[in-house]
Amino acid sequence: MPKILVTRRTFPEAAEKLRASGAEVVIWDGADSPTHDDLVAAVADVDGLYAHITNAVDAEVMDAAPNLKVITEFGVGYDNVDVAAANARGIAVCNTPGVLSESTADEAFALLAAMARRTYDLPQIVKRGEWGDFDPLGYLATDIHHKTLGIVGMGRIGSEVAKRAAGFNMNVLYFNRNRRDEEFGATYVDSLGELLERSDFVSLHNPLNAETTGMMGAAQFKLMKKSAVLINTTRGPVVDQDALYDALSSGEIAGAALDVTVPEPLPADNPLLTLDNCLIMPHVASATGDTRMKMAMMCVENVLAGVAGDWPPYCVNQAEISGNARIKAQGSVRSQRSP
Ligand code: 8YV
Repeated sequence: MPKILVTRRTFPEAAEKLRASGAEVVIWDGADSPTHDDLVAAVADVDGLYAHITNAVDAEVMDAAPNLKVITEFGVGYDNVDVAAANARGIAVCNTPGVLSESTADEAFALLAAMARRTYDLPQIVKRGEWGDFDPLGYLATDIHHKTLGIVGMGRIGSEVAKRAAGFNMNVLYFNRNRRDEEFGATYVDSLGELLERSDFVSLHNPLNAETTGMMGAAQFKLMKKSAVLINTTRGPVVDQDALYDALSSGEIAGAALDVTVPEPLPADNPLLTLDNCLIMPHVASATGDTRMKMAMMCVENVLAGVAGDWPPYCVNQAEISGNARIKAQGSVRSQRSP
């Protein structure tokens, strides 16, 4: 009987489906995520690991789990999993692409709108009883329509942001490793610098990797307009937070809205939280009931396929491990679904 470890609580439907497979299912029931040591100890006899962003699934974890065949990440980003280490051990790594693109784009757009139309700060004035007499020059905001949005990373989520921006009559630029065939009304620019110089809003949708770590630093903030706003719903380390603090407090840029930070959770005494032009959300872009349920069910599909020795439907390293697989791909290999 295969054993599956789920490192955080999940939806009852997902737990039921895991248990109905006949696998032994252990759902971590700590109030907090397992520490790294907890995880290393908990995976000893595990065949399938259903992991979350708070777990660093590294070589040490994999070596502590000699039976491990599959790791499924609850999310599209899997930068917390050492994929090279998994490749070397023939372990399938999976994620949940597609289902969260629109929810994430919705949130990115909500952040953009909140910064532009000040729905994040003006309600506080009303609550404090400080809503003063009508003033034609008071409480001025920024238009969204006819402003320029620069999208960095035109993948599934970036494309959804572009579609939303089109509905708001924005001009949309994008910078991506490759020019896209389908551009969703956006205009390709071939350098990040040009995008930063021309945009009123910059929204980050590139994955976190060695190349994108610290991608937005002091030099990049200098290129941005003083009136520009940065939106980050991808991963905290893409932005150099010290440089962001300097740029926001010196007026180098007008504002920032972050769904992701370093660290997470962000301690209440972080200097960014002292700034009036910085809105911070607790990493919730995919956090709607419907989307999180779909993500959980995709993780269930991934992990059940993997422990059964079949290719998981949302495997990110199938090509890399197919010659060296703990997964034997019994029967017909499932086709990769396009996300
Ligand atoms: C997840 C995310 O909810 O998919 C991602 O990459 O950032 C979110 O959708 C988050 O990773 C928590 O697991």
